[in-house]
Amino acid sequence: MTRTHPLLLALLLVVSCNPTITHSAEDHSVASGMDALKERSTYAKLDQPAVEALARAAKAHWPQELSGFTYRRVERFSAGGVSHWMSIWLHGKTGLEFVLLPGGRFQMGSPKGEANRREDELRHWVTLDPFLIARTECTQDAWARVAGAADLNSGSFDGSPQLPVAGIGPVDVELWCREALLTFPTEAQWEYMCRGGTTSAWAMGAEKSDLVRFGNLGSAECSKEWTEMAGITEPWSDGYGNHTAEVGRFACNSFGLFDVHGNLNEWCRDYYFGYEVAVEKGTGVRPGNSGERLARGGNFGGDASAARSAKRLTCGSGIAPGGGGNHGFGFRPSLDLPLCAAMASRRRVVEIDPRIWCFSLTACVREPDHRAETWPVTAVPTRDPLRSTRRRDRRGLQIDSDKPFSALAGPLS
Ligand SMILES: [Ca+2]
Repeated sequence: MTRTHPLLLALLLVVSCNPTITHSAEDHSVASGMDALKERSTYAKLDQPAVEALARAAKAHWPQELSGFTYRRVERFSAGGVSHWMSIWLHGKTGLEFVLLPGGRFQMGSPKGEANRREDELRHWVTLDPFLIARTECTQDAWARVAGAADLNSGSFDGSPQLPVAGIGPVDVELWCREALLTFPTEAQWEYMCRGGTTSAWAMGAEKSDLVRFGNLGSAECSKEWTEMAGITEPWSDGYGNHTAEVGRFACNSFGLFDVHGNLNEWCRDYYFGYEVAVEKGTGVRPGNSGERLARGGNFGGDASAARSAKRLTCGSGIAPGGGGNHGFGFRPSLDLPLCAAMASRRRVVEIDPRIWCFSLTACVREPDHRAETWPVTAVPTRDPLRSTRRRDRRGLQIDSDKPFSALAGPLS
């Protein structure tokens, strides 16, 4: 009788005791749906039923993250020559509508030929996980639902469900988001959601005059002194002077997001760094504290060039709660949905080498800033360990973090 190698016996025992390694047809369809969220260009080819199915798959895979959201509908949006079917979700605590954005790889920064380009807009590739983001800037009503009657250093706050909350600093925003169980976008997430797949100066294209339909910027309704000070030589008429418009008043981008250009500058979660500081995959955060906060998108009194998709606005340091943001600053709530978190709940057997079986693929660590990108795997050589080209000391095998899914067997590979 042939004796079974002890290590193989151990492996078989683990496999037989692990009920999750057999995938049902339902698992397969859910995983396939999640797969479509990995890359925006792939996602953009989906039709309405596919995006509806994807919304169901997302709810199943992120039950905790999406517990505060109710799925509403799927709607198609087009701008700048790009179109997407987007799933729209109602966030119960704030009453704001969110969209579920696919992740993907995109070019952050502006091309060299773009008018009014600044040196700090150096173009580079960034890869993001999917995330949820509000369709509008945070409204006064949404702010009040979470923060109550807060001293906002703003005389115009009356809890309006139409007007955005302004006059807040990033520390206020952090505190509010913590209470709301939400966050706000990193600079990379902000530019990605603003562009909606475009590479032009603005989300609706490269023609400046088209911007009048898309945002509340410095316009003829502002005073002559103001437009001259802001450097606006040919002010158009957008219907709003030197103050905020109701959110959603202008046309949205290809992700269904309003006011990505103008109305209020929107605070970003991370600090201002030169683009030579690398982003972390997943959230695109540039880690660390440079002492310099930043905001994006331009505001009601600014020039169109200050509202370009790639334009970075630095805002100094020493910003404390209750201060640091003037009336031209607001924010847009969001929620990170790292794909690795969905994977972490599933144990499965993975074959990465003909001579090595791996199991216990469970350690995709989810930290608050999602820095963990390695996938610790216990490797068990089954046959001739000395011939293995992989690690033989059982201290673990680190899969290339650039391709976290390439090593996964089953539906996601
Ligand atoms: Ca804005």
